Amino acid sequence: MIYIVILIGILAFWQLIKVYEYATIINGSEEETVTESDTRFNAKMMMVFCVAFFVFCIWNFWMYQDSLLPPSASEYGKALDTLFNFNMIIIGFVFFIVNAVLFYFASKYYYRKENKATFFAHSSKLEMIWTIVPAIVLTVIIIYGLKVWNNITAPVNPNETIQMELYAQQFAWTARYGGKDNTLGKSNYRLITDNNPLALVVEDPNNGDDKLVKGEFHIPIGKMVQFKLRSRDVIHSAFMPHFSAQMNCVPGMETEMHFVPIYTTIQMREMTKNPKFNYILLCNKICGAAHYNMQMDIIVESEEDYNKWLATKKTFAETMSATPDEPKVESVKEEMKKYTAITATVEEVKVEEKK
Ligand SMILES: [Cu+2]
Repeated sequence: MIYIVILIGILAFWQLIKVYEYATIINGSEEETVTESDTRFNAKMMMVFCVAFFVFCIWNFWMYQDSLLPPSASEYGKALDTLFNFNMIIIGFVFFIVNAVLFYFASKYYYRKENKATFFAHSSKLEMIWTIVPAIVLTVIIIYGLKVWNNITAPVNPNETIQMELYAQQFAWTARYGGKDNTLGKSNYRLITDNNPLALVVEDPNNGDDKLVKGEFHIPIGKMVQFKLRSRDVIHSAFMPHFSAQMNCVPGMETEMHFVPIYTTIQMREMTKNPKFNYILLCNKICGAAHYNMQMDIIVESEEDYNKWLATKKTFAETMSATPDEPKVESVKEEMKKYTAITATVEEVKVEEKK
């Protein structure tokens, strides 16, 4: 409805301009509709607009700098930030030059009766310049970008990392630690039950000591963490913005990423002057009705504190022996109940919105 009103408004305005044009033609000769003083005024306005536009752009950058992410909290993030700034400096430089020249020429060569345009069909020299210069700049940007990306994605020795898994499902994350042996055991999607939501193979000895956590997970400062990513249902994306890390979680396959956290949560709270600051894991693929709810807090702390925290968590073997699996039919019923509950909430929200 709003779009239709805007469209009709534009049409009406267009017709008014036409009426004005016809009226001036009827009143005098057509040439007099554009006078030199008009175009001189337009020329001045071009420069005024150019300056106002630049001031507005700079003000925007300055005004909203707080909305940007704080300094990246991972080693790779630092390299990515430098890459980003390098690109922004080049883009910014070109942006200001091109716009300044554009408005300056529009202003300088405004319409004058006695002026005649120069006929200028071709200049090989000029074409060489505007082809070769951008080609060199783009090559530098691409090679630099590829180098940084290759460093970030280079394979790591699993023995020198903390082995973790982030398991995505509609609409929650589960974090799994490799446990004492620092090895993630095998899984098979056919084994999913209420007590074994990650479908871990019970017989695999690597699984017994694995630890599953929800709500928040901890990682130690200065240690490489290698994340394996899985999804139960649709494509999700594990996004940890403060570490400049993101990777898709794809059903039926395992993806991977790794980074080294360099500031603890407490250090970051001091740096951002925000006592409530927390690192966060988000889902960055719109995966369904409660997508926004797929979040998990991340606590970065000393290795000592991390070990203490992890020691309080139950192993997979312990949880399995404490609550043996119910028949699969029950869990399917539960899932259906949950699904109906979510759809009902969505319907309620829709009704609320309509009101
Ligand atoms: Cu998701």
